[in-house]
Amino acid sequence: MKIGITCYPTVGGSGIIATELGKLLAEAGHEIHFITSSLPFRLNRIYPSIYYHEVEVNHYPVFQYPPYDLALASKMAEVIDREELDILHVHYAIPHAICAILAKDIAKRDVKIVTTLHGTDITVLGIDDTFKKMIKYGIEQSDAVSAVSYSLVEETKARLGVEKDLDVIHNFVNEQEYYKKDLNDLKQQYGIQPGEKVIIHISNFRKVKRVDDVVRTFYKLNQQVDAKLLLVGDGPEYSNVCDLVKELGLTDRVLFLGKQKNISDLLSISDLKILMSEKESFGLVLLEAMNCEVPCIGTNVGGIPEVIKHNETGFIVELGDTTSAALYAEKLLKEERLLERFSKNAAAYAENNFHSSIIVNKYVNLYNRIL
Ligand code: GMT
Repeated sequence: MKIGITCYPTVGGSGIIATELGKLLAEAGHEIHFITSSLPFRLNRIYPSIYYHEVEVNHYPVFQYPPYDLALASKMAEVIDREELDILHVHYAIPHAICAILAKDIAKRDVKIVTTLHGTDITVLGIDDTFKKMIKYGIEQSDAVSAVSYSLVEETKARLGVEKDLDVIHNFVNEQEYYKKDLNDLKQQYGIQPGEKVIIHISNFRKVKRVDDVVRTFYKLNQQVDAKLLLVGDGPEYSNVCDLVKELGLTDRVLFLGKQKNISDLLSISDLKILMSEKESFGLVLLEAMNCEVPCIGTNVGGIPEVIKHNETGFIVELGDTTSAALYAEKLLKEERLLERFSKNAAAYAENNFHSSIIVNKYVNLYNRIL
């Protein structure tokens, strides 16, 4: 098949999924055309059957705002016809599905549009009346729509009154990159003492990630277990989190690592991952952790309970319940055999339910169904 892919190419779970999917589809013999505003950051080497078409937005003085959406639609239409695309797979309804529908109208070729919902357009924009109708239109006019969790399907239907069948296709990771490595040296370089446990949190530090709850959980845990907390990522809440760490007297226990590329190395030196989000349609970072044999504690929110199997691969707590999170963490980190069992369970659960071969196959089946 000839497949066009549009996503936000910069850092973020949806961009990662779109790019890794493109890479695996290319390996399976399909021809892939990325139509994006910059080179997707995970496209880090040459792939002979992957092409990149840059969306250029010209800054004409007559326009008060540069028309990115129109430039994207026009580039999509050009690529659909010239490259004879069979499928145009867009990630996010706003604006990408809308641009794809416009492009299909402009193009001569009857391309099929697949839209994947990742959450933010539904959980944030879906409550804004200005966008609601447009998101619904984007979903209804797509030939097929997938969402990254059952929870997101329910939320989409409830918020927008969508009646169309939506496929659930969970996220996956690149197993070549996410596996447990033996990196004791790295632990030493970070000053982590033998016997000290390592807790990790990775996010873009948006308010919805509730990083302060992660710090409060760690504060309670730290009174019972000798541990360090690695905070990976950057974003709007970063300085508030720094202040909280100081206020709680945790400065020598918490390592702020900022944005990092080799996440699987950091996961490989971690014993437990904590995600206390108030909105999370899937939580790709959890799956990355599980592939590196790291059990997770997460909130009973969105798609998180579809990823963490409570009491087997980790624990689920109610939103804001830092006391239960700390108690579960203590139980896991104090019992070596339990920790070992949960670590193995996490990796096995990821492999059996979210392996890239299973997930990519689901996308291929969906493409075949509409063609
Ligand atoms: O979580 C974010 O802030 C980034 C956002 C994105 O666009 O990448 O993540 C969303 O898509 C990911 C990939 O499907 C999911 O794993 C995340 O759970 C989802 N984020 C939210 O729902 C808040």
